[in-house]
Amino acid sequence: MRVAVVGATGMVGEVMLQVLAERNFPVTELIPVASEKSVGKEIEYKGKTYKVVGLQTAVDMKADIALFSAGGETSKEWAPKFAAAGTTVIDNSSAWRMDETKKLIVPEINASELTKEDKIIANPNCSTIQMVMALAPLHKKYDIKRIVVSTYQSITGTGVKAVRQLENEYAGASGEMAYKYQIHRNAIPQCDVFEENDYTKEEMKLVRETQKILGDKTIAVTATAVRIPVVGGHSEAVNVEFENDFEVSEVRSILSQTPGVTVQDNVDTFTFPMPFYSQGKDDVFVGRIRRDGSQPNSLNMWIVADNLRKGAATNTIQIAEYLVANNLV
Ligand code: 11C
Repeated sequence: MRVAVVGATGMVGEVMLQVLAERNFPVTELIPVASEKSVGKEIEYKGKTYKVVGLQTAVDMKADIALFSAGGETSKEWAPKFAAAGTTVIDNSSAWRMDETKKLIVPEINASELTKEDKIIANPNCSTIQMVMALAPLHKKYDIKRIVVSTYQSITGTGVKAVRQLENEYAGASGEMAYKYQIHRNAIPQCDVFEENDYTKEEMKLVRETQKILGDKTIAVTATAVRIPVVGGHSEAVNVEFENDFEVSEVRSILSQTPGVTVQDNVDTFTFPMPFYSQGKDDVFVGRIRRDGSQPNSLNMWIVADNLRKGAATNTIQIAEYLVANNLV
């Protein structure tokens, strides 16, 4: 495959290159792509050096697949140009996720929706991916009625500017701010911009994307998304109400058998997922699985994943792997 990585010099782009190499994705030619200011820069991939090219040059090179992580505006403008040149785009921004003509894919859940005609495929938001990974197998069995989720999100979700802000604050130095407020020793109940309903865009992604991926608009979802000073790994406290009752032991067993999910759940040994230990891993980790005794058929759990891996780069590359394995590209 001739693979373009759009946004190759960004945080997610760098992880994409790592994951492509680790998983031995069949790359016959790598085309690193970035904005004009990075054109000509050199990047390393599997011991070889490649020069970053600009977007129009990359379109003209007609790659088989383009993995996009360059922000919504770039995706809106450039993904259609790549698609028109015959390149299949897998886009990590929010630009196409809720477009009814585009598929929103978590391979373990709904990759079978993909066809050769899908030329722009959307990768969900990181906090949605880790939540639906744990919820999809439970939805199949018990039928989800309502989800209440609170997130504890890593600053790497904002990007390198936020990492610098935390480092500066930690060192007592001043510098450019990614957030309106100090993040060091703080928790900011705002991820992404506010929408008209006073929820943030990140919170509404959890609502809309979950319904789309699980293929059920009747699932009620409400979310509070919070930024915390963790450098890598999003965590979520999730309360789920099902139509049907469950046994907690069966929930654990279903999740233990779900590909891509690792259960870490033993209070006797203080075993539960934590973002620090999720870093660099591709799985979604689930623990603190317990019945919510305050209402029928309800469950609490704690879901953690590396937001740059399964939440972004890994999921994108798994979509590409599915396309290759099924001759869809
Ligand atoms: C965050 N979830 O942690 C965001 C980052 O819609 O792809 C990714 C934003 C997106 O702030």
